[in-house]
Amino acid sequence: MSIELYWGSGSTPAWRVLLALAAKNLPYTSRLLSFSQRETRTPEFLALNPRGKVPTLKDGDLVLNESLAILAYLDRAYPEVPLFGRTAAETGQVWRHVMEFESHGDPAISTVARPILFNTLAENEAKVREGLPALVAELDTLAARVADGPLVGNTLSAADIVWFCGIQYVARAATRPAAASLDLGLWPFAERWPAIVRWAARIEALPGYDATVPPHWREGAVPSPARLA
Ligand SMILES: N[C@@H](CCC(=O)N[C@@H](CS)C(=O)NCC(=O)O)C(=O)O
Repeated sequence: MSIELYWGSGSTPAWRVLLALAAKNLPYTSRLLSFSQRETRTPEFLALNPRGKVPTLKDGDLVLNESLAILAYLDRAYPEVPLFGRTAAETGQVWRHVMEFESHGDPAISTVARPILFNTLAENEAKVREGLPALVAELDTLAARVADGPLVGNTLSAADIVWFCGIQYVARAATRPAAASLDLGLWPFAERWPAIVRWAARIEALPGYDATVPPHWREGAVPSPARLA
């Protein structure tokens, strides 16, 4: 079968899928859509995904959206380099970490990072400051969990991929001049969360990693925790 991936630059859900394809070394046809050109709203794309969202994956007759569903599909269809564990216990643990990200990590990250990245800091500064302790707690927890390697077992899994994309989002926000002026204490990552930096470097070492980095994030300094240590 031949895989086609519709994705957008800066979409962390799409980045999850790009990383999974890299981890599994699966060839695919890249369909990069421009958000600013509203290419997720064309009749052709809406026919594939009526919600107009990326990532959307085509594999033969199958059309699938929702990043976690796509990761689960890829793991079942292309089981080499398993991303959801090698045992029942590991599968449970991978999903536990993925869902902890969805339930706790993502809200904590979004509260702080979105106003910085979407230039709505002026009206949201109080919320950002209020949300900071929850984000720091999530980062502290992640650092403790990855101190000895990947989140589950000895190899990278969907849990690492999902958390990594969230961390990159925070890292990008933390390097913005607006964030610097708030003095949120998130940077440099390497001083406060060296274990996260070491763990992130392992994902960044994946063959094909560079091609997964959101294109508009590559300009200038890529806000990688590892590289900006
Ligand atoms: N829960 C979805 C989220 C997908 C999503 O919200 N994608 C955004 C980019 S991060 C999108 O395609 N937005 C384009 C639009 O709404 O036009 C997933 O995990 O795939």
